Amino acid sequence: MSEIEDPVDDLEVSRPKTWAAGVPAVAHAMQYSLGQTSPRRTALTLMAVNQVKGFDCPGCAWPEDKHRHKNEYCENGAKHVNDEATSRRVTREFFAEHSVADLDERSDYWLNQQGRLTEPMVKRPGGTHYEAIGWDDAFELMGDELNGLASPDEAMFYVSGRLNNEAAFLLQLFARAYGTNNLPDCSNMCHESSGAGLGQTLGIGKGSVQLDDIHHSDLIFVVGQNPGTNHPRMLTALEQTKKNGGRIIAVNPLPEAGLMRFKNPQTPRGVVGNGTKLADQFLQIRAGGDLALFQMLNRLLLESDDTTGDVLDHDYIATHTTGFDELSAHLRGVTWEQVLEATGLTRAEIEQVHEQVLASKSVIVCWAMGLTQHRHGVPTIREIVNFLMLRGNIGKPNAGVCPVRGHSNVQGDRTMGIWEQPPPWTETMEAEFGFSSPKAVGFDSVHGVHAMREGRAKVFVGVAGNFVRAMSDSAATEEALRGCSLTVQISTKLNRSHTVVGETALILPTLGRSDRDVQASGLQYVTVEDSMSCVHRSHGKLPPASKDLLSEVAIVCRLAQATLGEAPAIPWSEFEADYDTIRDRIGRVVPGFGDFNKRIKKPGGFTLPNPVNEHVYRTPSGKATFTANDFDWLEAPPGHLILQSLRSHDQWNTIPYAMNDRYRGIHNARRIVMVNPADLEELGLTDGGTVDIVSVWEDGSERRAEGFTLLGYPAARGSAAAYYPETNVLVPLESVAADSNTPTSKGIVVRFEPWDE
Ligand SMILES: Nc1nc2c(c(=O)[nH]1)N[C@H]1C(S)=C(S)[C@@H](COP(=O)(O)OP(=O)(O)OC[C@H]3O[C@@H](n4cnc5c(=O)[nH]c(N)nc54)[C@H](O)[C@@H]3O)O[C@H]1N2
Ligand SMILES: Nc1nc2c(c(=O)[nH]1)N[C@H]1C(S)=C(S)[C@@H](COP(=O)(O)OP(=O)(O)OC[C@H]3O[C@@H](n4cnc5c(=O)[nH]c(N)nc54)[C@H](O)[C@@H]3O)O[C@H]1N2
Ligand SMILES: [Mo]
Repeated sequence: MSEIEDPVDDLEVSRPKTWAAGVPAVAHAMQYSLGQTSPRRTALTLMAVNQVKGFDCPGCAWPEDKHRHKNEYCENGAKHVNDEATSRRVTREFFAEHSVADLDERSDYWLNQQGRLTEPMVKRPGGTHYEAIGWDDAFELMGDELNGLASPDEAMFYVSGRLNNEAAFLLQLFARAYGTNNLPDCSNMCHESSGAGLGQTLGIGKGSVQLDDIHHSDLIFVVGQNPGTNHPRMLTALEQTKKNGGRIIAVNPLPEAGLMRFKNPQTPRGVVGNGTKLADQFLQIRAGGDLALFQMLNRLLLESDDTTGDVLDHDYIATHTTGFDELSAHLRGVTWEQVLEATGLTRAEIEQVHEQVLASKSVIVCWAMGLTQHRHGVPTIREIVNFLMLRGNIGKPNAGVCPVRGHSNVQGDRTMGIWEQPPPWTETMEAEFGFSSPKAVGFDSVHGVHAMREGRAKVFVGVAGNFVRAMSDSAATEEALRGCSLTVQISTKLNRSHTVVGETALILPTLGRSDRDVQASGLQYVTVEDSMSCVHRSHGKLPPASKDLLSEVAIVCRLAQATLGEAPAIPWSEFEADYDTIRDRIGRVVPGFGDFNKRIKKPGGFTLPNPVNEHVYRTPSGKATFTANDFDWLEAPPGHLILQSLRSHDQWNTIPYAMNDRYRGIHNARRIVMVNPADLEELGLTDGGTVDIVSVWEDGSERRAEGFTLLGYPAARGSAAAYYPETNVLVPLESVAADSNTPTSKGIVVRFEPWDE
């Protein structure tokens, strides 16, 4: 195999694409896959993705269509599963050759390209290298460390949304039986603002629509989301909406290819034709302007209703809601002047949207990170709920809220109790397993970093993610982990979180979603919940990457035994031997999972009920709640822009798969920053120049990311964009969204300074 090298930026630019998916996408996926493994393994992997008896695509949380195509996967899902199915292996010889310090010098790309982890490894205090350790010794080491802490709250367990339901349920059970709610997760940096905004208004932090609703809605807003790259199968659903006569409005500072036009590779028209036009209207909004936009749309609805009396759904408002009068009074104070400045849109554009809303009997709003990762993400989502409620677009067919989740099981992990707060079913769990669960709220991701830096947390266990690169304030996060007595990563592939380590560090390699999982009772499957609350099975199909891997369930069970000993009330060995026994317990503890083992066998699984669709609102008042939200937007001082950090087409979260961003016409480079040419001119900067990005914060502090190439790009005026995780260093730990504590990765006030090489 050829030696992998750290990539060097050598920027080439082509015209951004105006359409997404189609045949070239399939070719690109095959190219990446064949670079990782053999044609046979590639074919085997792809054949099994998202089939009823195959495994759930780990690429994203978009639901599968009931009428599946034979090839129900997309370019990026295919790249993602083949990244896991790679034939490359990281062995003990590899670790003997490369010290931890040496690995820490390598790029994220290089680390990932080394292949699958194959056996448990330990870095001992004072040691320079990882060395092999047996599984039993690794668990004993962890158990001793955890039992030696002054309090269980000195340990934290970070979970990313790849983890399946069974392992997630057991992990939270272990953490709580051990005595802590310190269960930060990737949601804290992702859709936490959605959970908070929806919880406060509708009483449940999940979306309320199904695929069928998307297909048949009159009007769909896609706000702050880049589905062509991050949820490509959503484009098939939107194509269906269009076929059925629905309309689409895209709201984004960037003209993302996937929002404009879609060529479906699974239909003849997508292969040879121009594809389907998706967005009927594109609102090129200033970053952070969405709260202002929806406040004006809501004001316009009130005003139209003043004239005709039939614009608002007065029945819905009277029967199911509270807070309308306060909202109404508040919105009348919102002015055009404010809104046009905050959004960068024209009055005519916003009035045109209003007309489309009036013409639609059913409306859905979809969103992702472009809304949640702003300081005012939660009020923005609450304002969207106001918008939908005013016309009764909640709790009826083809209408509702659709936060589009990221990780394939991020929603399921939360349902299973991966949360820093005690889950709502704590008492049932306590009765089922005979222990008293902690009641104090634990650390979320941001609080966890503070706690580690202040010495209040000493043991960090990370499952299925890359915490060091996912969190904001890279320098602070690194310092936090280096200060721990023990850091443990339960992972499939090498990443930065294995090179930024505590005094002792463990790597525990595990089976991935595509690997076959055999336990004492035979072949196992796991379950996941998609973005639309559908719970279904996932069967690993491939021979495991190494004979020394344990499943995530097995790792949690053995860790629990090593720490807590065998307790009859929690039969860890039984759980490890047969996952049906875990599902039996989930069925008894978590609402909506009754008869789990039976219902999950149905092809396609089952959908958890969303009480909102029965007009049951679990808010303090028992009603859906209108909220009056303070007007807020992101103002940049003269000479500054608002920078967002986002994903390229060739990366999966913290891991770049290649150095390209094909739909945006960017090749061979990641340290670039996209800026509107008029902004470049106004700032006296040149396209192609190299600069440092300097972020400035309310407390007067500044941070610097060095050596980025300026790229003239059709971004909204005042709104720049650069890739995550290279720009995480710009966001201080303290900069978080109100009410959700989510790092403000999309709202960074920056200026550019000449790069001092
Ligand atoms: N291939 C691939 N798929 C993935 C992932 C991946 O990394 N790669 N990650 C997964 C995960 S965990 C997640 S959470 C999702 C993320 O899915 P997305 O949310 O689509 O991801 P981002 O790349 O962060 O894109 C944010 C989008 O919001 C827009 N935006 C930024 N600021 C604003 C704003 O203020 N207002 C508006 N209206 N728009 C704004 C950006 O221009 C961009 O189009 O994708 C999931 N799927
Ligand atoms: N600046 C900025 N920061 C962000 C974001 C942003 O938009 N901008 N987005 C945020 C968001 S939305 C998210 S979700 C987080 C993502 O943060 P994380 O979820 O923590 O990061 P990932 O990159 O998904 O983690 C990749 C690692 O997961 C491990 N892995 C993969 N599959 C498996 C598996 O099946 N089992 C196990 N045990 N391990 C596995 C591999 O070792 C791989 O290296 O980042 C957040 N950070
Ligand atoms: Mo995410």
